[in-house]
Amino acid sequence: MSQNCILVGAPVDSGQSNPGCLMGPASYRVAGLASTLEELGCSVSDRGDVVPRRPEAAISANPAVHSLAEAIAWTQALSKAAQEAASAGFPIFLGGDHSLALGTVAGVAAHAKQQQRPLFVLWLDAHSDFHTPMTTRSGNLHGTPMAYIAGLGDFDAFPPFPDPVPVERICLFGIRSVDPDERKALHAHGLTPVDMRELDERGFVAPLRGFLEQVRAANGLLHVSLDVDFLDPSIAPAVGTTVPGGATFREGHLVMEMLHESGLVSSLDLVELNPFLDERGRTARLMVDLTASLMGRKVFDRANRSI
Ligand code: NNH
Ligand code: MN
Ligand code: MN
Ligand code: MN
Repeated sequence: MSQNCILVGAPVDSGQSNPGCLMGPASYRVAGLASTLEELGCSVSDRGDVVPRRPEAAISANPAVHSLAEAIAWTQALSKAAQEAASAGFPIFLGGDHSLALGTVAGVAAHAKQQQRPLFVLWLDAHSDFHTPMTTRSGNLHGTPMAYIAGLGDFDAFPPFPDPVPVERICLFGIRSVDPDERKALHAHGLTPVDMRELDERGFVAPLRGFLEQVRAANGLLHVSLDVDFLDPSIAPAVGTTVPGGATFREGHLVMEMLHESGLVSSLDLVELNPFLDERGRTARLMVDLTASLMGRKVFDRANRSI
């Protein structure tokens, strides 16, 4: 699978409170993302960074929420950029904090609708990101995109999500931090995360394979949203919201290798990298290497592995 990769920079910093994610796209470029993908036989075009329009004033009904106007402006700009990129190739969105997925997934959902293919979402994260702007206590909108994608109401002045993704097509994977209101909402909507406890018991392969089989059976498109904090902080320190007990180096690569072998992934977010918190670029380089595994880098070619 040699792909036509389209890099789209999304230097979004307004969805959380720890400045630095805006340097993410530059950090991936410095870490050699484009040349790494080219070495794998992909063609790469870098569209540069998306520039949102000037935000119009918007105040949330929840006083805790900050940067609502910025988030809406990013959502509109990224949704448009994502839809265009998805119709031209395999988009890789270089974040930026996870609030960028409010826009990128809206764009790929619009693309999937146009293609008349069901969209599936794999959310690789320590967090479930299932708040609405009404339930968040931190006020950080990076904690909300999954609920937006699933079509939950109460999204302030955000444009309605184009074609909400039913919970049966969502897989929250690697989860180990869920706030009380998120837990309630997940229950109410019948969405059970594949949490770290389940991964401890069953390993990474069986639950992921089960989800991929569903995508394949439905001839779906698959969007993968990779939050740096999915990974254990010992290998990926450059994120503002580290949670102990994350995926190891090999577990991270295993997930990416299985995704490659499935041939099902159609778009990717790389989110939450905060280069200001990095140690000599190691987290950026790890994220580039994980992307390389997703795009087909492997130690040894062998037909018919397990997927
Ligand atoms: N649940 C917390 C909140 O909403 C933390 C979310 N932080 C993340 N999400 N990094 O991936 O504030
Ligand atoms: Mn997240
Ligand atoms: Mn997270
Ligand atoms: Mn949250």
